[in-house]
Amino acid sequence: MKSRAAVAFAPGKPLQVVEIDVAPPRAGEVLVRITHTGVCHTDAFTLSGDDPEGLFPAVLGHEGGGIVVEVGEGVTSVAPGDHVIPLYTAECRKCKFCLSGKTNLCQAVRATQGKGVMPDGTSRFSYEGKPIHHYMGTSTFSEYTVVAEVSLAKIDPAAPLEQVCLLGCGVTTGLGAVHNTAKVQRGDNVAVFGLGGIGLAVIQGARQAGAARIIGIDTNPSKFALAQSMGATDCINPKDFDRPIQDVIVEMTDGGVEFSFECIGNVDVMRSALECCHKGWGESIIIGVAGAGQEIRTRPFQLVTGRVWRGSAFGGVKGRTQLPGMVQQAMRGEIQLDPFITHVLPLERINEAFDLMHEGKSIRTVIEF
Ligand code: NAD
Ligand code: DAO
Ligand code: ZN
Repeated sequence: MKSRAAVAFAPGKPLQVVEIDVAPPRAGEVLVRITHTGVCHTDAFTLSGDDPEGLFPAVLGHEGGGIVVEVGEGVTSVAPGDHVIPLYTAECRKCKFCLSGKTNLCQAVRATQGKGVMPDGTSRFSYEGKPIHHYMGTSTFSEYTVVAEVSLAKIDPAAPLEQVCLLGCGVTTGLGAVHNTAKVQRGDNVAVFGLGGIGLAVIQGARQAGAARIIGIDTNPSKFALAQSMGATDCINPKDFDRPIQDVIVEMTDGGVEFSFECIGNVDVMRSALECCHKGWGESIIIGVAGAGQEIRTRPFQLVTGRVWRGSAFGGVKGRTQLPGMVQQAMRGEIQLDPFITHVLPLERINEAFDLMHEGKSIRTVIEF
């Protein structure tokens, strides 16, 4: 079938909206009509060419929502008409990782997903007869996409897809990092580095958890008002200080925060985030994705004296099991999605969403098909 799609033909070049061919779903696969997709910093990272796993040409996009159109042989957990959120972190419930009870990093489709193909090693997308890569197992920048059954969370059809698509990445990542990875408790002090979509979701999670001080840090002060409206008690700009920002935070919090979150992907900021943690027990969660080949540094004594470095992918959330409940929470108003949506654009204007992000003017642009 034909599908309108925004294709990344080459790194560093704008996406091109063209009509691609989408082949029917094979065994264990599902054809989904994407109605809405967010645009995340990670899409921009891959498009820039800095992503070591980035492949071209590709249909990017990983923060979408849509409706099942057709299922391949053997698919039992979804049917045509079901509303779904594609998952870049699958959940097969059978692999060693899924069965461990210790991680959400299902490996069922990991190898082929990283190669930009479906689990059988081939692509369902083509343009002018040449194959186009899939991306993160989701490729939500196409009106029709093919996704593995294990990479789909079935959700309440009453949920507004134009909002809950954000649970496909950014909001879930931030909330999950707070509740699943860090396990923030009432009264804890928290520092959040980077006040984009991920950082704001961390702030929302920290407020849900009853954190005491929630300190937002960003070099763009235009991000502060929204961060404060979502629960930040203090917002600071590292450029306003002539000493390391970690020293400022340690002083503000009588020795450091219980938890810090790096939501940028900057290895120097990752160091500050670790070193603003309280001696003896403070934990820093790395969420941001750094450029290829970059490394983190600190004095080992920082760890010897009780600070902990952790990472979090998709907020530690098992998508098929937990996302339906998070959608219900959003429908009850317990998770707020509306404040994240600063812009809504048609697919034809998707490159403006990247411009707005690079200019620091948007949190999330939702693309309507
Ligand atoms: P974003 O670009 O919207 O937000 C980043 C924010 O950081 C911006 O407000 C920017 O002004 C601020 N910033 C930049 N440099 C800074 C510095 N030196 N000091 C302080 N603030 C600075 O990005 P986003 O969509 O919120 O994503 C954030 C990061 O999270 C990206 O690296 C993305 O790839 C990553 N991510 C990780 C996961 C995961 O599962 N681990 C999921 C989604 C996104
Ligand atoms: O190696 O098993 C694995 C999973 C790798 C994917 C982790 C995804 C988190 C970082 C990318 C940000 C996605 C928007
Ligand atoms: Zn698995």
